[in-house]
Amino acid sequence: MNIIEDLEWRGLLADCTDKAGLLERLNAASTTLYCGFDPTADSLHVGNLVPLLTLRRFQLFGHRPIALAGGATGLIGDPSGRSSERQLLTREVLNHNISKVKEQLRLLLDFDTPVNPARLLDNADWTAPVSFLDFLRDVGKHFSVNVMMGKESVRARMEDRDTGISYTEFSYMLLQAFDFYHQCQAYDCVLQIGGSDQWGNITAGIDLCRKKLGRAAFGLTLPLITNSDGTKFGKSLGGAIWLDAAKTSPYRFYQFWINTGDQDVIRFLKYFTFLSQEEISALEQEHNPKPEARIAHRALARAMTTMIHGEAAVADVIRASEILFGGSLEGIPETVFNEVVKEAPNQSFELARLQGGTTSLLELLLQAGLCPSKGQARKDIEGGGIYLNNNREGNPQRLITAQDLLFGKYLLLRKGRKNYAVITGA
Ligand code: 485
Repeated sequence: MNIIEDLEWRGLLADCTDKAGLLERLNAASTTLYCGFDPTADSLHVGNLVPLLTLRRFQLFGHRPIALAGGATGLIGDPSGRSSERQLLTREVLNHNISKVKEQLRLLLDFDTPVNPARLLDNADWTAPVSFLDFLRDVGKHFSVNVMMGKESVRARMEDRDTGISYTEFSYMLLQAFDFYHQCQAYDCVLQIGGSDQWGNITAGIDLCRKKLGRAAFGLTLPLITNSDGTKFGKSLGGAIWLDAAKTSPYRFYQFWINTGDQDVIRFLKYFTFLSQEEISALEQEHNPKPEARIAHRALARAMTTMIHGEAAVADVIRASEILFGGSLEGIPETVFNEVVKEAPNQSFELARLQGGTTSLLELLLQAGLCPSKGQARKDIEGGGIYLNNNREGNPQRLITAQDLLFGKYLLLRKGRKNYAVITGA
């Protein structure tokens, strides 16, 4: 199987400017390709993963990927797929974002393999030195405004006369085209990949390579990832799912993948993981008759969390989710318990009163909001529905002592199967 067949099998090939020509080129020689990422936030999110992983797939087939960070284009803002003008980011914010994004781009590609190492470039390096006059003369002259107005990103905004498009965003495609031209010349890069919204920008670059260098370059787009229930992919209630552990905890990250729709999980295994056709087919055989066993979901969540946060984080996350499903707290490391703390409603309580053996469980159940009144709390305890640190507690007179405190300060309270609360001594 070649890379194009692999992408097709995974459902990752939306469009290609010249599939036969590209295939011929890929078969003939190790080919340099690139994908650009604008640092609009201080982290990539799961939506950016498909193109980044596709670069890696090309690398695994012997080609040479370039991950391009948009230090220049990020200052402008791509109008593609957007119905309104972007707010310009300050240079300060951008500098911060770009250093974070570069770290993440380094994570998934192999920069050390001797044969076809990946490269990380920043388009500010070749764009910033060019003067406005030179750019208009050397690049602008090759573009027809008439053609530019026909591109989807511009057309959509021209039709909406109220919003319109600024000259700045209108010019964006020239910058991206200039990148392709520059990399074609400097690195023999002849293929650009991106999401389907990038088609207009990619083809603008192909035209520029032909006009200025007389070279045939290629474009390949990846599909927009959708959830089959019509909701937007990559979002959860708390917003976007980021790759940065400080923005989306590994626990949340794992939960995001575990909660993939039954209809989507096999498709996502193909899009996002490096599992082979055989492995995915085997998972599909198990999944189809019994989706509720969540075998494919677990394989997806495990593969993705390992890929982004590493093996150790996965073990912690699985342990933390077991705790939130009633599992034992025995011997858990504090790092794991911290994940639990983040997921449950949290109340602080005077530490000395928790240590002193005078505070009752009843009072804390009220304080934590798990029970509406002491009377109800007493009934709940007597009925066997209350757990202290995941151990059932049947005594309504139960007092809290220092021995109950986890890591010297926490109590995990639970009512019924799923209602958790953490009390933190402070
Ligand atoms: O030379 C280039 C300079 C910048 C870019 C590409 C080539 C970035 C591109 N214009 C863009 O805006 N990409 C989006 C981004 O950075 O968030 C998304 C695309 C998506 C996919 C992803 O980047 O919307 O389809 O290509 C990698």
